[in-house]
Amino acid sequence: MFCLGKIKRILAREVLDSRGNPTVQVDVFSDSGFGRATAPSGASTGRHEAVELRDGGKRFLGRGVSKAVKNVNEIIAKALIGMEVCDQRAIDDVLCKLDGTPGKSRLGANATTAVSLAVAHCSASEKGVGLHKLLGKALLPAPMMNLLNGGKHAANGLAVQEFMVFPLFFPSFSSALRAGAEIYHSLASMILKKYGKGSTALGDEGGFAPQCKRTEEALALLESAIEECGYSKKVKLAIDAAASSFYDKKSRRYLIDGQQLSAQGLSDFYLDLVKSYPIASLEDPFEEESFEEFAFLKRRLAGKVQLVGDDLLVTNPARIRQAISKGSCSALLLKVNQIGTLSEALEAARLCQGSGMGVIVSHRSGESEDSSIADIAVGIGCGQIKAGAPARGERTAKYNRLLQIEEELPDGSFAKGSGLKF
Ligand code: 2PG
Ligand code: MG
Repeated sequence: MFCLGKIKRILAREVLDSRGNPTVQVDVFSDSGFGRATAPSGASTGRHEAVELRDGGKRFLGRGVSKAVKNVNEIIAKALIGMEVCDQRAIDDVLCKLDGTPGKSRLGANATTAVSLAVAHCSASEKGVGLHKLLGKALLPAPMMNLLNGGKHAANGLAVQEFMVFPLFFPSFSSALRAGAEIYHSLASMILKKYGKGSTALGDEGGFAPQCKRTEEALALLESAIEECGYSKKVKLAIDAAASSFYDKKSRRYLIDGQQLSAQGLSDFYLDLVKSYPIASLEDPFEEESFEEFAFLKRRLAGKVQLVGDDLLVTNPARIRQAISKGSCSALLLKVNQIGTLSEALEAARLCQGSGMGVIVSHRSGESEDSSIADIAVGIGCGQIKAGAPARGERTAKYNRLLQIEEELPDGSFAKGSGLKF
């Protein structure tokens, strides 16, 4: 695909995300293209993630992004105008050099992420195709859909952050999505019946956040909803424990389900869950520095459950290399804003895919109508996406984009379980 279009104009603005917090949106105009992207934002952020630049002070209770916006409009725009919009690598290199810090703390990873993704969309528009077409592969991912929220994403007693249904064994993406939506509604009725009025309030990612107290209670609810819809053989479960959020540094214990567990005790806890429930994927089972504990659990799971690193790996090639050498993870949770540019995120994905690890492209808990992750998941052919519940606009934007892409691809383009790595 030929493209010589040059960047003509870059315009950033402060918009609101799904939690009502400000975030950076960027428009990129080239000779004959246009691209727009909005930076997402995490709540359970890893310590080693690239840094979101926030203003501090009184405006938006300190969460304003006017400095990051100014950095795009004044510093980044000046450096990128005149560059070839399709040369993503060169543009992302300029962003890294202009920033000059390892964590993008000078310009803000929210600024660089939005620019980098808007450039990618602009380049796709120059070529008259969707972003997924620029990335080489064409595989529709199996969706991990977060139906029960806990941890930092909800105001209930659940330590584990995400309880997801994972519709794998369907002929197409749209049939998998339909199953997820049906289960979501069955679950709503069950929660209402069991916990009463007011119990179907939603957490940050559109899943329900009832006052369940124990991990097993949540898993049993999901299992019944799947069963009621008749999908027991086709839909598995996935968990993101986000264990840093229930780790007590002082005692080095994990506070979960009224217990204080050592890493060894928590390993046993997960092994019991895996025996009792159809869990196919487990993310961040230990706090974010636990390379050895991850490796220990991975061996004990003996190739049966995918072990995913999010806060542990933060989409960072150096940390991924460490995990590969220690055998810590079987898959990476890929979030562009954890590293700050699309090229670096793609490099992280290549590194994993080249060493037999899986990749799951992921949303953040703070999102917008931006659906870039749908295109990225299809285009890198990783076969898995995590995008929240099949409800609320900022979550359905991703699923609905995948439905559009499905129309462009031949039958049989759905990954089913092929993306899973153990
Ligand atoms: C996670 C993400 C997305 P956050 O932990 O995987 O679900 O949450 O964006 O809050 O880091
Ligand atoms: Mg996570």
